[in-house]
Amino acid sequence: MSRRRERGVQAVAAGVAGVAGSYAVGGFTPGFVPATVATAITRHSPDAVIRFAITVLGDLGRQLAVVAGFFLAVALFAGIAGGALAVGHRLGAEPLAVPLAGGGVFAVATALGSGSSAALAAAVASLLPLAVPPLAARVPSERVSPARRRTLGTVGSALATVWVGIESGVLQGPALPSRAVSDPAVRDRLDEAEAKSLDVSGLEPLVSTDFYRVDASIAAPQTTRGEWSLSVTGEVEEELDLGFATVTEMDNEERFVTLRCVGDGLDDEKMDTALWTVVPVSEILDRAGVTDAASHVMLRAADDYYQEFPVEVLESAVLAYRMNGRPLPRGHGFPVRALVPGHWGEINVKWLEEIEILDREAEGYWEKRGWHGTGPVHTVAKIETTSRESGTRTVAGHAYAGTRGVSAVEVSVDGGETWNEATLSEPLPGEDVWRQWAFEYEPSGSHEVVARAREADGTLQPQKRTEPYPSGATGWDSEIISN
Ligand SMILES: Nc1nc2c(c(=O)[nH]1)N[C@H]1C(S)=C(S)[C@@H](COP(=O)(O)O)O[C@H]1N2
Ligand SMILES: [Mo]
Repeated sequence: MSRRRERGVQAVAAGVAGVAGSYAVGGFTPGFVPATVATAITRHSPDAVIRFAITVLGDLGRQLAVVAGFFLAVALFAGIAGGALAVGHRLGAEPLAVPLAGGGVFAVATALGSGSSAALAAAVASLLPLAVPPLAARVPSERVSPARRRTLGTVGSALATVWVGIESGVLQGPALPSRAVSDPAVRDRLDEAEAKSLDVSGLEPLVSTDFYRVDASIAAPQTTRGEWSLSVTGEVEEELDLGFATVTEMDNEERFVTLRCVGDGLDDEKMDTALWTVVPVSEILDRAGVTDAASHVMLRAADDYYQEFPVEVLESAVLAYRMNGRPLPRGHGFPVRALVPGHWGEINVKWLEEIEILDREAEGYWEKRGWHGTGPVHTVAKIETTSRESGTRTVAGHAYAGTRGVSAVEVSVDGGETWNEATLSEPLPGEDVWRQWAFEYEPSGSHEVVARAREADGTLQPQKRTEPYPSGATGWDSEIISN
């Protein structure tokens, strides 16, 4: 192999090793360089691309962003290492490449926002494929030529870093103490939800088994309960900074709450329900003393996400720190998130760190990107399953109307000519929770099923169809069934 080509291989090996090094420190966290790069891509992409990624690609969009982030990060580090090798070669001082590459990788990883320990691990790992080969060449050996030993040194050090990175990253990964649910109050509530769930094959129960996620960043922030605190700032008599223990020792309550993303289309799955352990925000506001000038609030999070809405709405909000009896999962906002009854998912800020009371209106993260998702949710009845058993067909789904509540779901099996009342699941306690619906009938030939919900006061869900962007999907869900 020519020396020039060898330097190319070393550079790529350094790129791979650097990325693996950043993984070794904490696994899939915001420090992992591909995640940092992917988040940077996400933040700087045109709104239309992000909208497509969220509404059409969903989880796949995040995975693609991470893959893109991986290749970009490897290319970036390889470029730095290649440059360092070329400089060392040009100056006739080859060992100079090692500190140059290490320093360059550290600087770039830090600039991307990786945090010093992940950046340092990336730097140390990336310089190994540069430092090891010359040493390997010096090892006395009769059988293996020095050139071959250099190559082995390059490839071997990269593979070793990847191996250590994966082992250590997985070990330190975002695992949380997942205690069994022992709290009897939680157990009772979960049992109640199970008992009230309709027995329809393929229909998700009242407490979601797979809760959707929508994130502005690619990797969830890593905060410990000890490090975490919630500050209350802005238009208050007294600014506060509350630790985890202070927040969670307030009067808590188990609450069923449904969340729905404003980007959720009628056929998407960005609407789910969990049992949350919550404490009231109003108590914190009382302690801080909101001034007369207060009109809005900005919630800010550890992932630099922020959302704004009227301060009155905050009075009814709660802070959640357990989900279905377990500590809040990382992806859903560990250690504490906000839940705002009846409002679109986006203002239910995860990884909450600051409540800033404002004296004027401002724009939230998604509103800056063209969405209008800070208000109450639209009413929806989704057709989720259409199963057939011998002569009969059962169509079923979930209906949700925020705090307006669902009192009925009506189903048409003739494209909206005639309507029938669906069976509803018994209501769960809580003012902001969905219900299931199911309707069984004997189909004859191809037909169109349509579903629509009625709110607690009898109001019929509007028929007009609109896309999720910008203000949330509306309209009656329908599906053509061929027999
Ligand atoms: N800090 C933070 N909070 C956030 C988000 C986010 O990206 N960062 N996404 C919001 C959006 S758009 C929705 S729909 C809900 C989704 O909550 P989930 O991921 O727990 O389902 O969280 C909201 N809270
Ligand atoms: Mo959302």
